[in-house]
Amino acid sequence: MSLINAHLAEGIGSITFNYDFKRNALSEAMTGEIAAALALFTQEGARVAVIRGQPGAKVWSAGHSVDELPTGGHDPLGWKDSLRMVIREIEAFPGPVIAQVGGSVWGGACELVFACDLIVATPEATFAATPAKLGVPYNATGLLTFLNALPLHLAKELLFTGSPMGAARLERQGVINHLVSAAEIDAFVHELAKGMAHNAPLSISVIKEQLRILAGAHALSPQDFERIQGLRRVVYNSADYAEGIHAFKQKRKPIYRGQ
Ligand code: KGA
Ligand code: KGA
Repeated sequence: MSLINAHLAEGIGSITFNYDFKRNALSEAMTGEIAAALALFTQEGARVAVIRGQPGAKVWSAGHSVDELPTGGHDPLGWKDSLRMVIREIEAFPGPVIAQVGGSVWGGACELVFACDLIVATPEATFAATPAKLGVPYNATGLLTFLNALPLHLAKELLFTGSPMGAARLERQGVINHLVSAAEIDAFVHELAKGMAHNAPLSISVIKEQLRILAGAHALSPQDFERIQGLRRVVYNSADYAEGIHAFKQKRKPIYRGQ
């Protein structure tokens, strides 16, 4: 069974999540299919990609597959982690990627949306960034995605509370490009995509890559990098991290002790 539906027409590639029984969790298999579809779209000369849920789905994506977050001293968000890989594929896609969002978005799926080039959401969509609910030490490039998409205090509110934030508030802050009703969002996104698909693709792809490089141009000394990794290691080696993952699997509330 396919976890996504991929479709390419008029230079617009669309990826529709089809993994509702696991609430479109971004498992290795799921992110692998998204990456393969983006690669196929690139090969076929697609100008724009759209990532979307099924119409009416209550959950857009439940985020990283918690089953695949490693315990036992391994970095949960290392270079080869599936979420990290799919974020890089979205950034590397040579045209605009539009996130078309309805329903709730959780954890790493918030980052996936924020990594897209444009965001169109229904007023009912919500975003909950949940590493602090699970005890996960989010990684530096992942935080940079938040930092480049949201004002600092809004990013902190999302990450520290882990509570759902409504799309209307994020639209007012310029995080979401457009709020469009569920009845009209398909047509709206199609028009938006079509407009960009008719523009010069080389101009767009090089501007996208320049913006990515400029937005990521933060000098980090080797010492600071090692400090960040050391701090994160303490978190993923902690009892709290193991508790967060176990509690999720046992469908209960975690009890955190700060160690
Ligand atoms: N990973 C793995 N399985 C998941 C999952 C996830 N993120 N989210 C849901 N599932 C599974 C769940 O275990 C259940 O499986 C099925 O999907 C339906 O979920 O049928 P099973 O085998 O028991 P559920 O909970 O019954 O559906 P629901 O009542 O409709 O509730 C939907 C939500 C989305 C509210 C609920 O599933 C939920 O809270 N999911 C976790 C959301 C979350 O905290 N995600 C963050 C993951 O971490 C993450 O992205 C990182 C790295 N982070 O935050 O740092
Ligand atoms: N460069 C050179 N000539 C220009 C020009 C431009 N950007 N814009 C207008 N003209 C000339 C036009 O050729 C015409 O000359 C006169 O000004 C009146 O224009 O009379 P001539 O010799 O034929 P026009 O089009 O008749 O006037 P209008 O009907 O009132 O329309 C106005 C606009 C602004 C809508 C129209 O002229 C237009 O679309 N101009 C181009 C706008 C544009 O795309 N600019 C971007 C330029 O590139 C740029 O800034 C960069 C580097 N970039 O985007 O990366």
